Amino acid sequence: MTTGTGLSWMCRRWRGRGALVLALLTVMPIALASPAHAGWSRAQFWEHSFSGDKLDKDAPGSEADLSHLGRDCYVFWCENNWDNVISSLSTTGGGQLPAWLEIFEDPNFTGHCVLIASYQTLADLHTYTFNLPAGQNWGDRISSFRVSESRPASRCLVWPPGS
Ligand SMILES: [Ca+2]
Repeated sequence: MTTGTGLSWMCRRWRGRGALVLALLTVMPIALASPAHAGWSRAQFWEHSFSGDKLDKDAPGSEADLSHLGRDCYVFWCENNWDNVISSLSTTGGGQLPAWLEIFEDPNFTGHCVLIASYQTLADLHTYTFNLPAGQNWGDRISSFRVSESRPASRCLVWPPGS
């Protein structure tokens, strides 16, 4: 192979890469301009009243045992988990589509539960006693949940009542 042929081969190689880069530069702004998963229903959860650690879950989705879902995570470990710490939630979608949400006091979708309709914002679950024994509230109680795009078949009573 002569030097000329080698240079020509390299030029062809780089022209090929240039075309690839050009194609990426053309496609990327289109991809970035489309909000990711904009069409997905989303439920949102907070450690405190719309503050502290935040958890988003798109539909269809669920967490069967929040003690296995890490919170305050670093590279190799999580200092905490999401069990019995959720204090506020929203089914408005937070810029995405609204969702329906089932919350359960125990893991694996067991124990007392509530089906929360879409478009709801519950700022402080400590003030919600719905479908719980006297003296109990939903603050720091959720141990599992399911998120749905539309109203699911559910054994749970619905909030707000009559929804
Ligand atoms: Ca619990």
